[in-house]
Amino acid sequence: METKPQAKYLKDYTAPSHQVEKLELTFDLHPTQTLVTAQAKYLALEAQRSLTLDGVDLRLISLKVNGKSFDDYHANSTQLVLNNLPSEFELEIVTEISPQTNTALEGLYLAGGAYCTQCEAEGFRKITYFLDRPDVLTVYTVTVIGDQSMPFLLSNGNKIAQGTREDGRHYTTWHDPYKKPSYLFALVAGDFDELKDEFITCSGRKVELVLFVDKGNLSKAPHAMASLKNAMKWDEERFNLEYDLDIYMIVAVDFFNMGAMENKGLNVFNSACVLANQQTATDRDYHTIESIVGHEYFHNWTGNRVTCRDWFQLSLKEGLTVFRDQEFSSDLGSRGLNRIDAVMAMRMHQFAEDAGPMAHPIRPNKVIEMNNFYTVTVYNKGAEVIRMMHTLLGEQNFQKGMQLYFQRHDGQAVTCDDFVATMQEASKTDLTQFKLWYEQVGTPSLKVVTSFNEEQSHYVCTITQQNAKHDPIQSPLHIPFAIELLDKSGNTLPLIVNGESVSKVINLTQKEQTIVFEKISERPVAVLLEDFSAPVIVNYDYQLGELIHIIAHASSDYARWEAAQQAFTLQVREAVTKHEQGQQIILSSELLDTFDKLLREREGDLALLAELIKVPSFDTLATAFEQVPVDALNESIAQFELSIANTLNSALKDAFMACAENGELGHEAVSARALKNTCLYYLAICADEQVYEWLESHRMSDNMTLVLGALKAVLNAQLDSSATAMAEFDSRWRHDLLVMDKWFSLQATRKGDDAIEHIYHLYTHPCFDKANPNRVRALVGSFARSNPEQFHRIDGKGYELLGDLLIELNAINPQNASRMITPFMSWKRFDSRRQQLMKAQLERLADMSDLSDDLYEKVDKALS
Ligand code: B3K
Ligand code: ZN
Repeated sequence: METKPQAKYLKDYTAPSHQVEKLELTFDLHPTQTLVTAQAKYLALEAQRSLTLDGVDLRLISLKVNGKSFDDYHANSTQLVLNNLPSEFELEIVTEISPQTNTALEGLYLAGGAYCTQCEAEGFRKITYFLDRPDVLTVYTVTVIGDQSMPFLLSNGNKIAQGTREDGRHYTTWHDPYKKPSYLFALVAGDFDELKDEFITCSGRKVELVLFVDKGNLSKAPHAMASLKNAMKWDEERFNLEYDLDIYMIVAVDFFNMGAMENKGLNVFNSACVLANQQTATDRDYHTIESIVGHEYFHNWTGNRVTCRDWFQLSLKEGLTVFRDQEFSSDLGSRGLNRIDAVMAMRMHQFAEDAGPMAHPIRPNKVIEMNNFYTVTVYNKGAEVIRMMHTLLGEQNFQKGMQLYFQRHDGQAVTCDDFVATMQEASKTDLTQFKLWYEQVGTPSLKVVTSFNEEQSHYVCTITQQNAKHDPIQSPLHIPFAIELLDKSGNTLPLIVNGESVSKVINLTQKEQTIVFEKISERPVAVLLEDFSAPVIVNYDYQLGELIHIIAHASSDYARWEAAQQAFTLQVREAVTKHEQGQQIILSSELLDTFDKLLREREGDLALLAELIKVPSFDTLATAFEQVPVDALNESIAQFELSIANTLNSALKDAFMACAENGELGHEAVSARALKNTCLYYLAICADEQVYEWLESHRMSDNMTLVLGALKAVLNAQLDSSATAMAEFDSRWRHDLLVMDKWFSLQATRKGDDAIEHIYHLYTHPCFDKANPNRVRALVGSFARSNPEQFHRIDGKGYELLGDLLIELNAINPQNASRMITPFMSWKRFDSRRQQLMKAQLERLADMSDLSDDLYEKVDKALS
C-alpha cells in the first residue's frame, strides 16, 4: 500500500470553523449523472477566511460565492478548500454523482429500482461538498426532481410543494423545520405501495404514518406499522417523549448495508426488517421487526433531537437507544427472554470483540474508518453501561436524568460526559468512578470466593476485580453486582449486612471487597450477577448440583437459563478432556433428569424452557477456553444433543404433543411453537415414524416458524428427506428473495465435506447476488458463523472461501466486506495450524493494492 490510511483521535477534536444557517438542496435525478445543487449560508465562527469542506467521489460542476463564480479554491480526493472568504456568505455548489455505479450503498445510490441514501456516518460527503460532521446542524429544504416512473420523491420533514415541469419530469419539495446534522439527511425516489395510518399524540396532534414497500408487498406491512404505533405510545408513556413532525415515513428497500436508519421523519429500512406475514416470516422475525422499528423511532429523541458532538461519542445515541429498545421489547413481551437475547449477544459477540484486536472502549478514542465502529461494543456494551446507570439510579431518578438531558441539550450535539453529568445531577449520585466504563477496554472479570461460617451464621463473599490485560484503565470500576441467596428448599434468603437489610444490588467499587451476609443458618446457593447486572465475566467454581438448584429455584428466569448455560459449560470442559483421552462423551444424568422434569412439568414460559434445554452454540462454548478446541467442541455438541435426544425421547414427545399451537401471534402461541421446534430438533436425531410424520406436517404447514424448525431439524439430523425438502422449498419460494435468504442460511449450515463446494455452486443460483448484503450475509455469513465444522476445516478450505469473498467484496461494498471479516479477527484463539491458515488469508488481503480503509483498519490490527 502506498499511503496508509490515517487515524483520527478523539483528543484532536476542534469545534467547526463555520456555522451553516440553512441548506437548500436540489437533486435532478439521473442514474449516472445526477446533478446536486447545494445552496448554503455560511457564517464564520472565528476570524476565519478559509473553509474546508468534505467531499468524496464528486465531480465539481460549478461554484459560486454570493452569486458570483469563484475560483480561489482547490480540491483533492476528500476535500475542497475555499480561501479568502468574507465572514458571511452564500455558497452555491453544483456537483455530479453516479448513483447507479455506487455499489458501496453509501451516499446516494440506485439499486433494486429505487434511489436511496445512506449518510451515516460520513456518506453525505459523497453527495455534495459540505461540513460533513455531526456538530454542524442546519435547516434543510430539499427539492427532488425525477421521472414520472418514480411517483414518490421523498425527503425529510414536511412536503411543501410539488408539481410537473415543462419537460414532463415532476418534483417535490420538502422542508424539515428541525436543525439536523448531515448524517440524518435522506432522499428516496421510486415506485412503491403505501400503507397509511395515523397516530394521535398525547397532546392531541395528528401524525400521518406512511410505510412504503415494494409493489405487491402491502400484505406484509401491517406488523411494522403496528410496531411503529406501539413504539410511539410506549415512548410517551415510559419516557414522556412525543413525536414532533406531522408525518413519519418508513421506506423498505432491498439493498441496504444494515438493519435500518433513523433519518429525521424518513427512516430507511432494510426490507428484511419490515416485511412479515405468517407464511414468510418467523416469530423471531416479527420480534426483530418490532424492536428495530422501535429503535429507529426512539432515535428521534435520543440521536436526532439531541445528537453526537463527534463520532467518538456514537454510544451517546446508540447505547442509549439500544437500552430504550430493549426496555420497549421487555415491557411489551417477556423481560426474561429479552434479557437472555441481550446477554447472548454480549457473550457470543461482544466478549469476542473485547478479546480480539479490534477491542475498543464504548467511547473509542482512535478511528480510521468510522463505519467500523458501529460495533457490539458501542451498541450492546454501550446499552449495558446505560442499564447499569439505570440499576444504580432506579427508574425514577433515571427518568429525571433523561428530562434534564432534554431540557438542557435539545437541539445540540453533545458528548457522553454531558449525558452522565445530567444523570449525576438529577439523581444526586456520584458517577465519577462509574464514568471509567467509557474509557475501559476489554471484559473485566470478577473472581468470587465464598465461605460459610456456621457458628456465626455468616456467608462471606469475597469479590476481586480483574481488569482485562490490555485495559489501560487498571483502576477498579464501579460495578452493580446483583445477588440472590437460595436456601436448601429454594427459598430466597433476606440479605442482611452490618445488621441491616440491604438490596440485592451490591456496589462494588474496590479492587477487592468482602461482603458478610448475616443470619444465614445453612450454606446457601448463591445466584451471582443476577440478570447480568454488569457486562463482566464471573469466575466462580460452581458445582453441578448448585447449578441445578438454581435452574429449579432462582426467582429470575434469566438466572435459571444462565445456570443451565453454566452447567453445559461445566460439562463441555469435562467432555473436551475426555475427547482428548479418547473416552466417550455423555451428558451428566443429573442434568438430563433436570431437563426431563422440566419438560414434563412445563411450568412457566414455554419459550424459556425451549431456550433452557438448548445446547449453547459453538461460539458461546468456545468462550470457556483459552484456545478453542474446535474438533472436541464440535464432537461434544453433537454428543450432548444425542444424549438429550436419546434419554429424553419420551419427555420430548410428550412436550411436543402437549404444546397447543394455534397459529396465532400472541406470546403463548409463539412460546408453544418455540418449544415444539426445540423438541422436534432433538427428536429428529433419532427419528421414528411418528417423528417423520410431525416433521412432514410442519414442513408443509403455512407457518414459517414451523417450516423452518422442521427443515433445520431435518438437515441437522441429515435425514434422507433433506435434499428433497430443500429442493421443494426452493421451488416454492424462488419469487421471494427474503424467504430465499432463509434457504441460503440453511444451505450454509449443511454438514458433510461437499458443503464448501456447494456454497461456491450456490453463487450461481438465480436468487444469489454478491452486491446484495442480505444475500451475502445469509449464505457466507451463516456459513462462517454457524457451520464451525466446515468453516474451521483443517485443510483451510473454509477460510479460503471467506478470503475469496472478501477480496471480491472489497471492490463491491467495503462496509459489507468489513463486517464479513469478523470470524478472522479471532484467529489467535485457535491452534497453530488454523492460526497459520487464517493468517494466510489476512495476508492475502493485506497484499492487495486497492484495499479499502474499512478492511485495512481491521487487517492491519489483526496482523499486528
Ligand atoms: N444509525 C444507524 C446505523 C448507521 C450505520 C452506519 N454504518 C442505525 C441505527 O443504529 O439505528
Ligand atoms: Zn441506532
